[in-house]
Amino acid sequence: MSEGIGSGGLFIAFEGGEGAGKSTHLRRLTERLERAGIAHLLVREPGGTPAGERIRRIVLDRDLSICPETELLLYLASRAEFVKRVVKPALERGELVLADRYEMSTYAYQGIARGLGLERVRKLNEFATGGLKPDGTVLLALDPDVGRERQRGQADRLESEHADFHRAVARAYTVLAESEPGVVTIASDGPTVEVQERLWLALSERWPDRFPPAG
Ligand code: Z5A
Repeated sequence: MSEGIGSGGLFIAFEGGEGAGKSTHLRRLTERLERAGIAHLLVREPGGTPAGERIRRIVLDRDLSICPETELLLYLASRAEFVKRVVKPALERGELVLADRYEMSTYAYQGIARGLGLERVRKLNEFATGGLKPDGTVLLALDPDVGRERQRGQADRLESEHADFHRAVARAYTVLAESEPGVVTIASDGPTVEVQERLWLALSERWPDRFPPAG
């Protein structure tokens, strides 16, 4: 747990299928944290470092056909950079780190939906992260067909996958939310403002010093 690292760092990962609202709600969360004067770092995966952003372009390139093993290793290569160069140093400085996706994405997409095997993926992920776990994970839960309808613009390689793949990802998240430690599930349907209130309430119940109840 990162709460053991340095002086009071806190690492929260945000997860969910395509269109679940992670980017929207993370943007609103950071605005709210800024208004409350609470320092934080918002990062995304794959990406978050110069090498990671290049890997992101490869792994999401809709014109590339890559095998599941390559896909897994690309996500983990991006994560190794991200953990070592961004997350660990920030936690050692005592910062609040909010990540748009982390290891649960790899378990859901590659381990389960792609069929690479959860235990194998866990071991490789542990190598990539040096065992760094988030202090908590927020799962934004939404019907995958609704999430896909929200999609705008040209679909990337993952978004272009068949609807059945995205349904398998959604089922995987449901299973993982039960088995992984520290997962809070937030229903992400309904008006954005209501989802944001549910999210803030859940965060402030767990970490009131970082997410003030009246914030
Ligand atoms: N991936 C993986 O396979 N393995 C891994 O280890 C990792 C990732 C780390 C990353 O793409 C892809 O890589 C991702 C998983 C895979 N692929 N998929 N599919 P990304 O980072 O570019 O994409 P994403 O994370 O899936 O982002 P997204 O599709 O944009 O989803 P989102 O961030 O959760 O949603 P959003 O952008 O906030 O909202 C989508 C739209 O819905 C937008 O127009 C909003 O205005 C709208 N929205 C949001 N909330 C609402 C509500 N409440 N009502 C109505 N409309 C709403």
